[in-house]
Amino acid sequence: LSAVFRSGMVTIVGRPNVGKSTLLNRLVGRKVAITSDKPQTTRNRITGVLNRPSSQMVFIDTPGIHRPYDRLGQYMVSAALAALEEVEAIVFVVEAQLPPGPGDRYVAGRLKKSGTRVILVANKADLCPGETVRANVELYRRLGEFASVTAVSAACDEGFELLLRTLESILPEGPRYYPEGMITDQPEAFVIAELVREKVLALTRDEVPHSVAVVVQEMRAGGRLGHGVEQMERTMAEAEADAARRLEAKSLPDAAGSVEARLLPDAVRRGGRRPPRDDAGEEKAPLLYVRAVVYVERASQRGILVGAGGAMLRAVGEGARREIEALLGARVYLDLWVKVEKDWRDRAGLLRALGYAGPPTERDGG
Ligand SMILES: Nc1nc2c(ncn2[C@@H]2O[C@H](COP(=O)(O)OP(=O)(O)OP(=O)(O)O)[C@@H](O)[C@H]2O)c(=O)[nH]1
Ligand SMILES: [Mg+2]
Repeated sequence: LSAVFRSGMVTIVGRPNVGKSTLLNRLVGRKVAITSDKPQTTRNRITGVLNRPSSQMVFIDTPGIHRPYDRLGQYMVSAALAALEEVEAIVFVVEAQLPPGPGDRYVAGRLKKSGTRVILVANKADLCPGETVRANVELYRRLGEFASVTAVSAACDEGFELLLRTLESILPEGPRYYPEGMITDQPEAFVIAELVREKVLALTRDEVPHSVAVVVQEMRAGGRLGHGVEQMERTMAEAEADAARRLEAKSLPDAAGSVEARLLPDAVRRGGRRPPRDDAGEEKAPLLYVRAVVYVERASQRGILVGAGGAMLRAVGEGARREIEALLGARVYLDLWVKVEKDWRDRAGLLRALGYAGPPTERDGG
């Protein structure tokens, strides 16, 4: 028998917080999507590619399907539903420790309409005894016709080889759509913004996580492209002095109402990782200057996000910087700013600017 190479797209759907993104990261074997214990963490479609000797699976993680209460929610749900079209298979994720709820039934109904093969994955099986898992899985089974049904725990590393083999067997014969080294098609700036947002999600609660959007406005290389590291560090010293001046002038009303607060970055001073040495034993790791803006919806949220003496923003920045440095293999100077954009979640122009845009006439057809 000659080996057949299989490939195709597999969409991961479900209601919010069931563990879709955790599952994506587990299936791909790398952190491609951010995760959190807050519902509605994922806001865009996130692609993650898994290359195996006999297949390439292109997973599409989606925002949790929910009843939207603002334009951002509408965008998220329509992005998720659109990802059900023209894919080879769908992974329907539910929570094994709970019986089906209205949200699961709604998603199951949409899946029936899609006409695509669906694999039911009951996640978080670690949270309850096996008999509870089995009883709940029986209830989920009745929600539709499933090509296969599996209980897993995305938080642990179990049961995935079987799931991958099942998926592989469903995919048609086909080419590699993505080059082998590529695990996601998200631009670097998007990944960085998401890592910042993940730290905000982890450290804040109530309405703050939902009111936050992050945009990377500038990425400038030092050392490698154009600027020497020394020049870069000088530029940063100037930026810091500038920031200090702004903070001093903070009591003055900001006429533009835009730049509200800023973290005094310490990335360079403290250094993320020790710079590796090259053959000459001289060269430092490349240095990257990243300016990101954290948008919130009201001044009170800005206060929470900056925190006493800037402590919250510093914690967000340090957590994000560490991951960004590991991801890029560079020293990173993360310059975080916080801006208030009142009710941005319901303002079409701002949604577009923040990367949450779809066709303006798009409606949930349900
Ligand atoms: N105990 C346990 N927790 C899990 C498991 N999988 C995910 N979680 C947790 O569940 C929470 C939600 O995980 P996410 O992967 O962000 O969920 P999601 O479905 O992508 O959520 P949205 O993007 O908001 O739709 C996080 O706190 C995860 O750590 C699991 O197998 N077991
Ligand atoms: Mg998610």
